[in-house]
Amino acid sequence: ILSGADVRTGLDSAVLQQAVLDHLYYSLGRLPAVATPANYYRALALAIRDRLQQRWIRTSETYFERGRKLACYLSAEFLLGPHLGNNLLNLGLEQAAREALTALGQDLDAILDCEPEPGLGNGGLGRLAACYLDSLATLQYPAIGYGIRYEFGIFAQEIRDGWQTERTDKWLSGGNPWEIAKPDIAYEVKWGGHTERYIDDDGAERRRWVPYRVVRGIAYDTPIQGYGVDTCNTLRLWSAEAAESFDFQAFNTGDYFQAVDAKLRSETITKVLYPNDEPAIGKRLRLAQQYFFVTCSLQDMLRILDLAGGAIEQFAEHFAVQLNDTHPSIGVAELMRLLIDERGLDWDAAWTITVATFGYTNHTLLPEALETWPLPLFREVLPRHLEIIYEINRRFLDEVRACFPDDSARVARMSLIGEAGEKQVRMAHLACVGSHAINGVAALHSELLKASVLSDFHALWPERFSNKTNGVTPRRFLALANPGLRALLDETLGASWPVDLGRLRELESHIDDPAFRERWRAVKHANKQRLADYVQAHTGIVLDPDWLFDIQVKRIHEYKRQHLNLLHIVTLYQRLKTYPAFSFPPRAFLFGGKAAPGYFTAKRIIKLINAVAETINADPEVNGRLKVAFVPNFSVKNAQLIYPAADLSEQISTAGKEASGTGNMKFMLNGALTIGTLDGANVEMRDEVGAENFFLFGRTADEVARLQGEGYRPADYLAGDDELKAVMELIGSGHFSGGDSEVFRPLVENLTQSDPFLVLADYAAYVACQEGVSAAWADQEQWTRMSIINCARGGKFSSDRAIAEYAREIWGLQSVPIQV
Ligand code: 26R
Repeated sequence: ILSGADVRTGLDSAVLQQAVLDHLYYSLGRLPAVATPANYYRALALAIRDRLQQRWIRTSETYFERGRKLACYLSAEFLLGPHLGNNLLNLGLEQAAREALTALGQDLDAILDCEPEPGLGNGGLGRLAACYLDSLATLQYPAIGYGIRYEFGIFAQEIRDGWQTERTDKWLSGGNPWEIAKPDIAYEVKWGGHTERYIDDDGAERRRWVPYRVVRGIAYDTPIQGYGVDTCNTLRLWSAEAAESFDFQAFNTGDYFQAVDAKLRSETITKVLYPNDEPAIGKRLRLAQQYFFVTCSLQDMLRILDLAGGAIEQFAEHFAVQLNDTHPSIGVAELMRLLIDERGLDWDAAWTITVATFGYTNHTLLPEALETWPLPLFREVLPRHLEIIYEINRRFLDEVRACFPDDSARVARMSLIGEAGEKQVRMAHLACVGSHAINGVAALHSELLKASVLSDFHALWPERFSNKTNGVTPRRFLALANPGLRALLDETLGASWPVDLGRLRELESHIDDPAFRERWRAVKHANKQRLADYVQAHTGIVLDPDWLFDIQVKRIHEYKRQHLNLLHIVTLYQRLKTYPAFSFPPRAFLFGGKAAPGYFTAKRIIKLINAVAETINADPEVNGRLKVAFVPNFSVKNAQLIYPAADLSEQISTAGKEASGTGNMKFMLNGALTIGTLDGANVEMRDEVGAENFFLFGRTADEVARLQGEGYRPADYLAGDDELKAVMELIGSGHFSGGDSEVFRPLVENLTQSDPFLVLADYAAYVACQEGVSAAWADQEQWTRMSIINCARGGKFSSDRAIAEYAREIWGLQSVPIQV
């Protein structure tokens, strides 16, 4: 029955069917008659991993033999999303897998749904890392992702009585068929203790680190298969284990329980992802996580270099290491330590290598998100690194003084050590000093970086700065998420658009074809029905796919202004209640996103969304034209249902606050129109699509800065706008909270008294702009043209374009085709 094809590698549906049965039996110990869909998921995943194996091994082997430069993407987060569907897509095996499962009496979509997603990230930064891995493999770049194998990823969100509650994310509880543990690839990670002077064999004076504790980091590898190529790169995640030698010591003294306790403490390092996108000030465990994965990764590079017989002096010719925000920036001091203390290089040689190796990407301007570590904590945990940082700082500040004589204020501003209040180590400064390239993630963001938080560094080293506008992978977020649109694109453009996204432009020649527009609308309608079914199943709320779907999904944060969206909804509600004849096209408003568990205001915004939803959805006077739904537990998995179903994408952050945004691009590629401010990548999206195809409103970053400089008073806006005043009063009155006038008081007071993100200042412009949206929606033919144009002009926002820029301008990376 196998017609000679190997059950591990054969690609047709008959062999795949046999492979699934084989894994059910031999890997899971199950017979088909008793196997659950989850069993079938696991068996199919193992069968697909087998089909990656040859490419995966061949890829590593080729990189090793060819000795070409390797890009190492260091990130504390990789928000991967489910693997199975993506690997089937990238291997071209969807049809074969569907047939194989059908023959086994199973439905592929139901099987795909069984995969728990690896949610090893918070939001944009982690998802960007995952898109970049996809593009690196697809463009055949030698690359490896390094990160942390968190046992619990981002918490699962549940909504109870309208409030967010958090459940731990036990993504590994059913096993993980994608990873391969490599217990032989393991490194020691030192911790705490002190440093001391000693004289080495050559009589030279040196320093060494005598740690208090040592743990081990074990490699777990996950294949990252490129689309339509044989390149299969590696994501290497580190998991902490107790170092054996230390256990034995305690055993020998007879203290068994102390030994077990030490083991448990070691293994907590990689237990859980910090669910904040704000600084968890002074969290020792977070510093431990960062140092842990960074030292394992750098030691791994040294091992690879040694295996290849490369000279240590050539390190920077072999590895380009990108710091995904400041989280891995301890790497600058760690590479110095490894080169000097462990490899015997002198300071200058080590420093030249270090700066040539690292690049630093900044992902936020919010001052409260710039990482610093209290000096006493840092010294206690990483005493040798503190010495090294002091020496880097001494030399660096000499350079500053040489360039800017008699400017002690500048020296204090730029120092790696902050002296305001308790002394701190400033990780962004360490990243800048130790990197030859520094970039922001959208044109506006990169300009603001140079003008604000990093202006002193820009004045010193302008040549280090550049922009790399973010991108998203069109494989997962278009081809996989939107099969209906994929089929239409394949038919209209041919099959190459997923790797040549500029070809979407050719869609424009079809916008005047009514039959094409009809098909475009039919795809969107089916996607809206699919999402409506999901929303009904998870919330009970029934949505009509003929309505305008107006969607805001992203982390809940004041700067992203979900509450501005709410003020618009309440405005429409109030108009309908006051003038029942008030007419506008019916709209469904959807929200999704997690709030950091300790972020009081964000959690209250979720409660308000749900309270407004409950009131509106239950009121027959308005629910024929307005519906509101909060989709619980926004994740990569449900994102793939959400983006393709949007008519309108809400990108309404206070200008100057959103570094880039990437959800904005996913919506655009799926044919949504954007209502947005001139913030982050919105600016470039609007440039591409044309002002006439983008709903722009609100103050610019300059105007925001000016208004805040002058002393912004939200009360002025309240006093000048009766409708806004009534909206705020309605929320404060308890109307949406069963008469409870306390629950939303903190939100109302925040907005009316301080309003740090200028919600009230942009309210009138936003509501007016939304009236323009409604007017445009009334002309469905014209709306469809705009929808097609948004997709057609989205090609720039492929992560392939972004990665090609990093490869050429920062990493000096050549692609290496793989032949199996
Ligand atoms: C300090 C630490 C606790 C921390 C701060 C901030 C941890 C995580 C963050 C989140 C940040 C850096 C983040 O996710 N930034 C987002 O990066 C995306 C990818 O570049 C951008 O699109 C998005 O605008 C930005 O908010």
